[in-house]
Formats: sequence, C-alpha cells, structure tokens
Amino acid sequence: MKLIGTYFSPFTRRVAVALMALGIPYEHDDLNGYTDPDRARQLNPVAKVPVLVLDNGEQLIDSAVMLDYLDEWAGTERALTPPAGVDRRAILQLTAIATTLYEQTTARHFEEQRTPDCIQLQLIERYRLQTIGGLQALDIASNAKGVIRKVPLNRATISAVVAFDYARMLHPDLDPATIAPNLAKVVLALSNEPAFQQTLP
Ligand SMILES: N[C@@H](CCC(=O)N[C@@H](CS)C(=O)NCC(=O)O)C(=O)O
Repeated sequence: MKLIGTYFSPFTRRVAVALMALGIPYEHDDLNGYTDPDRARQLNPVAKVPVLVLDNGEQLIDSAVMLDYLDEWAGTERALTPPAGVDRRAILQLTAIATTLYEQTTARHFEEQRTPDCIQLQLIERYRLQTIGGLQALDIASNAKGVIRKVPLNRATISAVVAFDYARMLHPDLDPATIAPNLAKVVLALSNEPAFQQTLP
C-alpha cells in the first residue's frame, strides 16, 4: 500500500499509526495538501490528504474510509474498532471528537495567521473552547475504566493521541496535559511505540 500525506496532517498520521499497529508495510509519500494543492487535487477531488493507494491500484480518500478498510483487512479479531454494540458506538463517538479537534485546532491556527487588523478574536476563543471541551471529553474516556487506553489499541485511542499531539504542537498555550491529564498518561505510555514514534511530524 502507499499512504500519501504528510504526518503534519493528523488525518494522515492516524492512518499511518493504524497501518503500523496492524503490521502492514506501506510506502509513504509526504504530500502536503496546503503547499501542493495541484497535486492533491489530481489525487482527490477535494484536494485533501491522506490518500491511500491499495495494492490493486484502488485509491481511497478520507481517513475514516481508510480506517474502515484496514479493519476489514485485519479481520474481526485484530480490527481496531469493535464490530457492533455499545463499545463500537463509544469508540466511534470519541473518534469523532478527536477528528473535530483536528479541524478546530487547524481552524484556530489559520485564524491566527491573519494580520492583526483581520484577526477575529471571538473565533479564536470559540475554537479554543471547542478544543478544551473535546480534550476534556477524551480525558474522561482515558480514566482507568475508559476505552482510551494503551492495550488493546483501538481507533479512538489512536485518534485521541494524535489529537493531543497536534493540539500541543500548534497551540502550546493550551497545555493539553493540564486539561487532559489522563489522556496525557496514555500519550506518554504510547510515545515510544514505533507506530507513534515513527510518525511524529
Ligand atoms: N475528512 C478528511 C479531512 C482531511 C484533511 O482535512 N486534510 C487536510 C490536512 S490535515 C488537507 O489536506 N487540507 C488541504 C486543504 O484543505 O487545502 C479525512 O478524514 O481524511
């Protein structure tokens, strides 16, 4: 398989972590959709990374579709998402919170790039509060009884750890370790795992 997308993209990184966690070898193409939109548009009609090229030449867009495919590839026993039931719903909802954190972290970053006269402070504040709310929700699910944990690794844990690292990288003022201390412990416990270590942006 070939994974196209920079690891600066949390959407790409979570697919890379899933590939490595499942032991699937892949070729990596470091395309950044923001700096090379023409190439991204050739690969994906909405010009976003990641794109996953399967061994039969099929091309997948959207990281959720890729994670679904990888679960299918792995089979029920090894899949990163339970097949049905309350655990599946919990993991999918926490995953949705994590991906919303990717979006709002990026949105705040771009708003902060504007010139001082154009910057919308109320938007930055809204994004900041959304990020805090999301991190707090992920933190509750990272307590001793929660589904976000080192073992067995699942889709929500991968997506949450990537969200934590991404928020910490783009907005150090947020101090995610204080907002989400339980999640910070899971992040630390996984930080030396090759799947996370080797996909750091
Ligand atoms: N829903 C998509 C979102 C992908 C996405 O937003 N990718 C960003 C990088 S983090 C991108 O390539 N943006 C380029 C652009 O919007 O021009 C997924 O899950 O793969």
